[in-house]
Amino acid sequence: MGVIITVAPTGPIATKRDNPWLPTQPDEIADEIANAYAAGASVAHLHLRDNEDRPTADLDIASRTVELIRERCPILIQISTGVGLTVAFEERERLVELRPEMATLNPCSMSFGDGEFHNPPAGVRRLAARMRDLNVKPELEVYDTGHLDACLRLRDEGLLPEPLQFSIVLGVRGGMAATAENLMTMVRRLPDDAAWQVIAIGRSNLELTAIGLALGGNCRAGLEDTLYLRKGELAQGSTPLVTRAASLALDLDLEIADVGAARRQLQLPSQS
Ligand code: KMH
Ligand code: ZN
Repeated sequence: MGVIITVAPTGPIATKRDNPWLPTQPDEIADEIANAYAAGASVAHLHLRDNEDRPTADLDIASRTVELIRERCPILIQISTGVGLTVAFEERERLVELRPEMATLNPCSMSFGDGEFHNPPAGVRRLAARMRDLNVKPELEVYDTGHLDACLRLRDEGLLPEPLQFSIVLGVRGGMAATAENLMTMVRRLPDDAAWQVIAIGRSNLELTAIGLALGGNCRAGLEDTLYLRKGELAQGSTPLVTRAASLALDLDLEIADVGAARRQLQLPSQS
């Protein structure tokens, strides 16, 4: 089983002022993803921005971006339904109607930095059911221990396809701190057959990505999670971060999953 590398090029928060290599418009995002695919990524995690670079759930922008990516490479598409803190849940959830192979599912509301991330229980249940009906595989974003329990309850209600796929998000202010101990606590509690990756926000991105790989997880790389390649050195886009993640995996004697292997590993349903 190879390591699945997800590229997360944009995210909901950073701006071009934070890092001028941040892609925000459909063609910029598609170009970055094609480069990341060539460097070893098999999944693309997408956030969209409007023409003023604000987070958006606009379906036209999303479908244009997906189209441009599909013209360039066969990478698996995972649309974020997190979108951004300023966008209403009811708008965010409509993105799954585009039927990407995957989409994120954030199971709980929480403080998120200085803002609030709204994921009301009834909405989360409705979105999970819709994803199940459309064969869109959820990637479960867990920022705290109780979020894992919320996901397991959704599974018990028959709303989530197995094997479950988790992102263990560490380092968001409002969620778990980015420590190896917190990562271990979460990994120990996952179902045995779950697929998982660490999303380590900010400064500890490199070390926690490495620990996650050593523990048998997949990994994510990109400017959504860290703007820097190393202290004081901005990453010139997400591809250098994907290249670094791929070489970490190879140094650990792990194989890199291509798109076909990732599809099989995640047991992505076929979409007609
Ligand atoms: N940047 C992540 C920590 C999602 O994509 O669904 C939060 C997020 C969630 O954007
Ligand atoms: Zn995201």
